[in-house]
Amino acid sequence: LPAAACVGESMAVLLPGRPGPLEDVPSFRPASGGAEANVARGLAALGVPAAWIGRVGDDGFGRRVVRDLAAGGVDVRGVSVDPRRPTGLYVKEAGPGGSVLHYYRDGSAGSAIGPSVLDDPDAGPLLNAAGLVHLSGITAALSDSALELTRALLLRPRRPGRLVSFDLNWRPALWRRRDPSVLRPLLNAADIVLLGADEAADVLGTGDPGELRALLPGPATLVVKDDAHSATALTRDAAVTAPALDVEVVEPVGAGDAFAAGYLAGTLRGYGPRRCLRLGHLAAAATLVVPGDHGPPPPPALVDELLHASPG
Ligand code: KDG
Repeated sequence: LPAAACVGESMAVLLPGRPGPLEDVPSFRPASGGAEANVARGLAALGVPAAWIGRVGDDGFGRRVVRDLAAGGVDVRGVSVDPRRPTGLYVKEAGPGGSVLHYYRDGSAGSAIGPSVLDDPDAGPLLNAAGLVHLSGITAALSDSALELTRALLLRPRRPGRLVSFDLNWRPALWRRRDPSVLRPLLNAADIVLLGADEAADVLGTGDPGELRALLPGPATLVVKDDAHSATALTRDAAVTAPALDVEVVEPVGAGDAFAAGYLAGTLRGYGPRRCLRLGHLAAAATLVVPGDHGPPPPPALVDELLHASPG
């Protein structure tokens, strides 16, 4: 049974063959993505048994997404196939100011997820067994039922020892018709919150770690990633900051998910916050240097060696 269950929408991805406006791009490379599924992949790559819980359409993109996740070692027994709705898709456009994600996911199979998944004969037991459930703010934006599921997983009493982590993953394009003020109580109900200072400033009015801690007293741990590429973990009694690795960035999308996977894998291994941050940064580095959502995971022996070079 999985140690971690990541719940959300996974999508097919089209990566442009070269930078520039989509109308001029001659070819695209297929891949798969979706923030929570990326975290499941990152966890599996670090040796944590992880499931992805979500929905795909009965179509080639859906089969690709599930196949890619399974090939990455993710438990996909809790995936449901929707015969009526298509698998969501996003297309990456690479420009001088960075990448833009174009979503084709309105009415997708994944966005129709809801609280019924808790009683699903396949997904329910996986969710129940997991010591860590990982969610993100993306799911809260997808549909009323997806918001309801996010609320159920965060706000209902949980069994002792169960952790829920929540990555803010602010995607303004998904919130045009929805009110993002629903996010704050969700963040505050999680045990571990991961968020970037810039997105926190957009959603909560501040990116300052101390002010965020005051706004969100609920979570045992708040991890704030800042623009200077370092991350601070604020626990109940301490604040620890660790710098990211200095790498040649090819494309940053997905690096936040890899970072979350590293931080959470460290937590499940019982590491202290400094080592969790280091593992997060190491995992993120592998994704920063590739155009897709996930890079090849660093070899476990190397990860251990690098981690043990740092205290905490
Ligand atoms: O974090 C990477 C994700 O942004 C990407 O995979 C697409 O899940 C996605 C989203 O909703 O933006």
